Amino acid sequence: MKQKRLVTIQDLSCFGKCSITVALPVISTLGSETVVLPTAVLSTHTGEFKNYTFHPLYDEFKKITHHWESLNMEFDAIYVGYIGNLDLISAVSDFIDKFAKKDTVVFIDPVMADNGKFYSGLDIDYAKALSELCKKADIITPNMTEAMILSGKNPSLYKEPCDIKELTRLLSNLCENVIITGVHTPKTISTVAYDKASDEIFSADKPLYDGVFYGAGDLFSSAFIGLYINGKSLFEATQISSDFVKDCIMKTMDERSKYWYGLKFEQSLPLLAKTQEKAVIS
Ligand code: PXL
Repeated sequence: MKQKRLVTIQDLSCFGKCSITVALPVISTLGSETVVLPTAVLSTHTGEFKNYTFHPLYDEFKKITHHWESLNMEFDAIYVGYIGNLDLISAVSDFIDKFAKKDTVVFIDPVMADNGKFYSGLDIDYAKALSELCKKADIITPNMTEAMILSGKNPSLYKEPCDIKELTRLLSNLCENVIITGVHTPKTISTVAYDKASDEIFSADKPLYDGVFYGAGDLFSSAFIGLYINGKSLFEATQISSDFVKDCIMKTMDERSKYWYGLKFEQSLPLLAKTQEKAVIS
């Protein structure tokens, strides 16, 4: 199988099982080369941890971009996650302009909020800049809170019943392919994918688990893009990634008090690898 090369642009939260520390193992498991471009270094992620450190890497980001330009580096996909501040959003936007070629898949997870609220340190100005960035993507994957923010709705209503196809259609004004994670019904939680070209919608439904699962969105996105660039369709990759995240959550449950900050995804990687087996043998 021809190997794909992807660059992931997001923070390095040293402890906390999210962003780069999730993207690297998951995408590598799916057989692609994973290049990293960190936006910031944090001691932990920003959810529930107190007194975390945050060091933006704007200057370094620009220097790395220049060096890679001189090397004529090429990527099959650019996967953007948590960025961290407005200057860095503009640096990521420039990066996409320079490195997104005709066949490069630009995949943006507009990480900024969950459970009805912005993450610590982020606000509506950040959301507006991120919304502009999403226009450069081929696929975006907001969670339900982020989908509400991006469509100008009140994010605290993220669990209320809504016309999900209408919401995906609205977001497809930003980007043709939209996947919304964390869509609630009273008993289920779904991941809904929308393909504007066919106006078709697909929903992967799971039982609703109680609680907040940090890093679940990053695990979904990493698995999704790893599968998609290796030939799975939008809807197939959505289904498999959703199954993978469910498996991670189930495996975490027996040690939930220890792993409150992130999922025990490591033990679900063999399951994910199996989904590639056919492709690897052929
Ligand atoms: O998992 C999303 C995420 C990524 N990066 C940082 C975060 C979070 C969520 O809290 O704080 C730094």
